[in-house]
Amino acid sequence: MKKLSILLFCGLCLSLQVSAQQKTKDERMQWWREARFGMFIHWGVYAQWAGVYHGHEQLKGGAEWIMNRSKIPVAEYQAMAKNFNPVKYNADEWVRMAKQAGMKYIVITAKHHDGFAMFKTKASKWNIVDATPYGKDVLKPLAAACHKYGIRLGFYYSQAQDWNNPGGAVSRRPASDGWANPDSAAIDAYTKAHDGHWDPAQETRSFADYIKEVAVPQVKELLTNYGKVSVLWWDTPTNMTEEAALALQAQLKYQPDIITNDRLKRPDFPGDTKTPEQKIPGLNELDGKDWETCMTMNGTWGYRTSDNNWKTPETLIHNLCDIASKGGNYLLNIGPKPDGTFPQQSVEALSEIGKWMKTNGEAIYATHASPLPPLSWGRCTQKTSGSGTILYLHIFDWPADGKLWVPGLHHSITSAKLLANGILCQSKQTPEGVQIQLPAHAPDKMASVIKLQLTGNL
Ligand code: FHN
Repeated sequence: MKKLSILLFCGLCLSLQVSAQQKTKDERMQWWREARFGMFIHWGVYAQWAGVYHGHEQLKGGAEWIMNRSKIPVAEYQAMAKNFNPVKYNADEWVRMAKQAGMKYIVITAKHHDGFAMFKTKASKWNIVDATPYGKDVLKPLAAACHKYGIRLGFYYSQAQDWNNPGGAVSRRPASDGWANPDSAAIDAYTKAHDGHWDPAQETRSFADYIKEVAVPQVKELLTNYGKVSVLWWDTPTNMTEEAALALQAQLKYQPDIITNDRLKRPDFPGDTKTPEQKIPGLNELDGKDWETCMTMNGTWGYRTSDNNWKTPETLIHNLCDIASKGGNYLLNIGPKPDGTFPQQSVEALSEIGKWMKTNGEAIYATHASPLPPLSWGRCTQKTSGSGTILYLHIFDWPADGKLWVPGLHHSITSAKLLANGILCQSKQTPEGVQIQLPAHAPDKMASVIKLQLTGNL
């Protein structure tokens, strides 16, 4: 009897110890909810094609889809990797630019749908070390730079689609989507009969064996070879099975605090975060959920030479304010060039955003969704501070008469200060809300922030 009670006591201690180690979801999510702003990086051998195949501009989808959209044969696509040599890659510079832009985490494509691993992997020779003249793992220096600059590291992993490692799934697209391919009809007929595959080399293994022999080992490598990993970003659960999802999810044990998204397998593997793509949810659409809008700076995730449809820094800053005012995160994408540098337009946008964040970052970081009704002139974010509330009013449209009308605000204001220059503004309470008297000119033409200190909680 004594031995049994000792065993029971040890079991209890162990379970308490384990539970003490495992954080609650709120504890795991805290840094992410406070971060509000991260960098997405879509980089791979597709950058070498830059959206053009045999002289044809790939007409639809991101440039990272060129192999599927243009139905490039496996041998031809892999031959191109022999030209991939990003000698200008400088992880320290990339992470410094992200940090200076005010970004708190980076999510990089460790392996996109073309199956090309940007890291040394034992699971496949189709990787940057074994298949390119560059011959080096690019995730190692990135992990080191993230650690050096205090930026959280995340990996994007295409867990089902893989157009080069046999057995990988294919989300089928019409052959004519890539370019006016003369063989479109024949190719489409083949892909329809072969679950989206266009090359027999893609079919020499089952999907189940691909998951077991490539995806699961690679996710384990990503979660055990690069130190602390804070985010795993699954993408396109094409043909995903319960068995495959469970096997992949089991690898998360190597990073107990890791945050994952809702794209491993829908709907029964919700992960921690929802992932609206290229759009900002409507007011209250995702209330109470952790969500992150991922968005390109131009029209493509992967690098495309011809895509000059760049969003202005003002648009990007307004997006950030809008997203934060609804309680979400902004994962803003960079598509690096094949030489390892960021497109100049991206560098300039990051610099402009960084200047704004240097002055106004407190109005974004660790804030919560606005408690106010929609504002015609801008957005609002809030923080609770001790016994009071702080409201940050992000003013996009500066009132010509200097009178800023804040509807639905009935709390007494102890101070109203412009973040850009510390100027205090007078305010007047009315039954409908508050009126704030502003200086004649906005300190920041893109967005100027007023910090309102209120008594009590809204
Ligand atoms: O097919 C991918 C696409 O290439 C890109 O990676 C985006 C980023 O969220 N995810 C998929 C499309 O939803």
